[in-house]
Amino acid sequence: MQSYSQDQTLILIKPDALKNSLTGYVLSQLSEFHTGLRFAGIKIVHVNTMLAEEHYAEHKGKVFFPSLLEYIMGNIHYANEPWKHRVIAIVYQGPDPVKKIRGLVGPTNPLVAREEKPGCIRALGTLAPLKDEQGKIVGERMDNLIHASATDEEAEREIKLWFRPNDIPPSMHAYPVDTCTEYYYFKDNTLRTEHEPGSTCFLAPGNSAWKSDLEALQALNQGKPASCSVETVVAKYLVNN
Ligand code: 3AN
Repeated sequence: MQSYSQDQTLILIKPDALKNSLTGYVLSQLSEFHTGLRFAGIKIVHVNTMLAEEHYAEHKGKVFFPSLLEYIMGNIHYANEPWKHRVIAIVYQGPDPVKKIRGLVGPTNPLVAREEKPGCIRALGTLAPLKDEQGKIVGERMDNLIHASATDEEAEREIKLWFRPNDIPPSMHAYPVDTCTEYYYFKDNTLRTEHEPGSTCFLAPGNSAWKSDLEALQALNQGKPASCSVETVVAKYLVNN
């Protein structure tokens, strides 16, 4: 049998790309013909606050953080059309995917992208001023069309944040998967192992889950330090619900 690279990266086609009908353009730029990479997973996600906050956790506290959440949740580009609040999330697989896709995507700031790398995807993005309550400009929002993982570690964290193992064909799994043996519920921002009125069961015995998620849930349940928060695990089970 031929061997192949299981390395992966996460791509998000963001609401400004959808609004400007750039989805086809972006996908053709990223096609197997151009990149040597192939789809391992793809889904339409209605991004909720929990997923948005988890995805952009490293930017919490920065002046542009609230607008970043509004942007990825679709509230800015589809202000009066909540049914259009979506992101296209893609797992791409193949040799050296992070570097290849970041190269096509280009610099974070669309103005810099146009200056330094005309032709890259983000060169088609735009900037919007961010104002405080008095109307004073305090920063800018970067509508840069697409997200792509910046490192292999970020790719693993982000793929596990956005995708369940069952969203990806088993032969294309890049990270260990295990079978859940417990019931796990979520209510009032806390993890529970017993059903209570108003709680949501997000994992049950027999379900496939990322092994690292199951280890984190076990640790959290025992009050021990875990590799991630319950929100990091649960967000992907609550979107589109
Ligand atoms: P990248 O998306 O290129 O990996 P990150 O991870 O540093 O860049 O930032 C995530 C997102 O946060 C960016 N895509 C951009 O929309 C926004 N962002 C980053 N830095 C700034 C900034 N200085 N001002 C406004 N928005 C920013």
